[in-house]
Amino acid sequence: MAQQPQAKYRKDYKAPDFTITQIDLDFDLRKSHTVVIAKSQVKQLTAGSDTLTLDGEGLTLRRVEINGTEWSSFEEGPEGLVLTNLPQQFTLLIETEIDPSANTSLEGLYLSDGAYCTQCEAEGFRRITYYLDRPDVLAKFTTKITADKSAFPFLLSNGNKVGQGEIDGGRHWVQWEDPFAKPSYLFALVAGDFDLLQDTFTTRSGRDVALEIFVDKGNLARASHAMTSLKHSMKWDEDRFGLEYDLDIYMIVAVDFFNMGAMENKGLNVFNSKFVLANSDTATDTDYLGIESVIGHEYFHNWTGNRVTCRDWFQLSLKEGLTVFRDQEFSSDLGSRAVNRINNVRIMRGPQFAEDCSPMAHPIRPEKVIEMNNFYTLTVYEKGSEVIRMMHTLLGETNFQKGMKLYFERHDGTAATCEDFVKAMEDASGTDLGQFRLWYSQSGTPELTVSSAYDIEQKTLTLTVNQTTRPTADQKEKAPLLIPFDIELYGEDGSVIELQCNNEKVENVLHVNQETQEFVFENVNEKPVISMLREFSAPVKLTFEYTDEELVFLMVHARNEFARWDAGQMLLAKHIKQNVARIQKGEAFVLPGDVVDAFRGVLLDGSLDVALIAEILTLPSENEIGGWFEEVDVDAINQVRSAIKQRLAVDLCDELSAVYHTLHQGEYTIEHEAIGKRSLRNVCLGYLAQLDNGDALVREHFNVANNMTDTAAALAAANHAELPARAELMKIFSDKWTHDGLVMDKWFMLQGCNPAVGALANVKAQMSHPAFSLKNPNRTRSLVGAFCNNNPLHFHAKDGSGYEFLTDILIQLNASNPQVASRLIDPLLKFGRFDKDRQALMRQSLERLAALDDLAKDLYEKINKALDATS
Ligand code: B3K
Ligand code: ZN
Repeated sequence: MAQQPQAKYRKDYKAPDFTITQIDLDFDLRKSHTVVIAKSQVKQLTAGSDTLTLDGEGLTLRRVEINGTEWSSFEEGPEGLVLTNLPQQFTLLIETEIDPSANTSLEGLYLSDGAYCTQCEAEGFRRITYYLDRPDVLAKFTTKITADKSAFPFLLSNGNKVGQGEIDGGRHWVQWEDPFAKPSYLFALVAGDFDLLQDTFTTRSGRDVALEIFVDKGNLARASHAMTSLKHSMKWDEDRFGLEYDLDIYMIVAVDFFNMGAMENKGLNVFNSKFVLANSDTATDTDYLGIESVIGHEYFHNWTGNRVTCRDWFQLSLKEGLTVFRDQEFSSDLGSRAVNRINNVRIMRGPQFAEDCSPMAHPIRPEKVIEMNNFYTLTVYEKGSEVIRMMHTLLGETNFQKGMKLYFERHDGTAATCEDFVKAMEDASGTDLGQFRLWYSQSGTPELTVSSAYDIEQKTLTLTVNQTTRPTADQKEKAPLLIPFDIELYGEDGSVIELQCNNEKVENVLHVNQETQEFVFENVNEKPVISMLREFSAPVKLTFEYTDEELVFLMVHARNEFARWDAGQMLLAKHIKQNVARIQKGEAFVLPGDVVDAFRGVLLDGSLDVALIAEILTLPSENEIGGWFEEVDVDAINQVRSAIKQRLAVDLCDELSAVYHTLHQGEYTIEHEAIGKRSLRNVCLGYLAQLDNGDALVREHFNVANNMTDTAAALAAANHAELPARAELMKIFSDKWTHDGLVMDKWFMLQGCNPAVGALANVKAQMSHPAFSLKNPNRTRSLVGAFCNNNPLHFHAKDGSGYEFLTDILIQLNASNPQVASRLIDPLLKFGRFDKDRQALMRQSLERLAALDDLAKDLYEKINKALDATS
């Protein structure tokens, strides 16, 4: 390392000394290089300042002019371009040269399968030209693009097309103008040859908006679900939030090489093709729902992110937490609210809680950052959304919407902070959110320990609630938070017991705001069963000593679907924990018949939504289970989880088989009811696959499948149950789909989480599969990511072979694509949670990486935190 990367702190925020109000960009795209001319209108903001540092990385500077005259008062340094002796206001022209074809980091301007595209968030614009690459500098952009016409017939940028023409040598140009001032991270350029799907949307005020989706040639038929999702998003944002689209055109381009899911560039979203392309042969139901949610997410950013943006990157959750909340509500309004909530809660309880106790722990508004790309985390996004959801719970929909309205009135067209958002919510609703603000600055997962006492004489129920947050890697001291704690009481017959205090009815949502608190409820005429943390009303861990009977009761009687699922999860958790302890002591596995019967009841309950039954029958992942223990015992966890699955399969065999056969559907549709039926049927298949005739059943399922959901379910069942059919079916699939990377991702993922002996050797072998490439982030995540994250038994092999494999790959990716490397390293950072031998091996891997000469900032930040945390 020539120079150690430096951290930035939230507390050091300083407004810039100069701003840029207008930028006219001119791109000349040539085979060997690209020339970028940027002409900016610069204005002094701080009287007396005459020095301006522009961010820039990997640029070749050709010329600098100020007010039309060559300027020599500048220096190029590691931080960028330092201009000195500046006037108060001036036109700055900068000409740079870049080489998109050599850009493998997929940040800035790069080539994806021969098409030019950009990714500028967070700090990628500085790889295009020298600029004030920070979100609080808002400028109006015009963009002129010139390129070869036959290779690049489409030349796209933000806003409206205002001119085009042809020039000599078979080249053409197009000029774009974006009427909305924006930060540089929302800039986009695309040049390529695509198939184009067109449609229109008429806004509620009667404006027609042109909708255009650009996909790789030959993929037009796979773009219609994305288009439908876009129109649903536009309508939903009008109906629920009163927000209308503001340009005359909305473009989406799907590319195969993309580091994340998608990017909300103003008027020109760039998407990972995974979140655009779908038809019933190539995409699963989960893919369809993922497309709807990501299309929605990027569209909703137009107001929450673009019209009001972030003042600095520490405020990222201002746009991301809020936009995730909005996309979750969108999916819930369009589909099953309970199933959506369950899936979001699984992410919180699994990987987000794990992040909270990792060396990367941070509050939803981080205090210290070395590489911003490392903070696009589950904490900022998912926990950020939970924090918005808690405000929604505390304020109610009406006041929350008043808060949104006030937020836009105050901050439209500006760069705002999380504090601005909370203040708007507070002012609009008249609610004091003083203590609530702590959710923005305190990291870690709060733990609520509840105990109850019923007084039969007094007819009172007393709940004692204790909250603690353990110290995290980034922050030792913790204070009590305001936790909305939603409860309900049930009588023996399942009737709801009203919550009363001082002879008055009280709300279900209790305000837990001290370390220890007592809540006394009166007129409770019988000992109740208590449903707690309903709807996961706060992102906390709950501990309460439920009996099996109480949990089984809640699985049947709780009024809300989420609570019924959650009771099932708690019942499983209780028996998983007990059995892990038994296995560790060398005792036999035990699962009481009543527990099995509770799941039988669910399977046969005709009043339950089939999609919900599928969720109730889905066991928590090995990773989520790992989070319940101080030290993760991968082998015991795997053993217990498999034993429970086997036991349910054997005992519920007849019921599973009956449901499996009843839910057979003829034609494929993506209606929610049809998705739910497939989902339950495929869950049944997963259980039945483990039984004697499992192999035949799975083969049959695969052979008659008329859609990818069923095909993939058959493969997954064969994979997890290690059936003889596995190899044959996997081969049929790969022979059919080798040409299609997106479809092959499903196959690579199954190779990654193959539980069979020799899984690692097999994963290594698949890296030479013709459809695999480490250059493509989707392929890498599917094979390598699945192995390291979802195959704990093999990744954590005692001989360290899994760690060594990941380390070798990280060394390659550190040089070619640091962002992807930095995502993949996460499982290695959590070494503190494993036994001493594994810890030592994981540590060795981190040390090997730390010693690299060219360690990128991305990995540097994470590795150093991990090594510091335990040294
Ligand atoms: N805002 C982008 C994420 C950018 C990530 C940069 N490393 C996508 C989204 O959250 O909508
Ligand atoms: Zn987002």
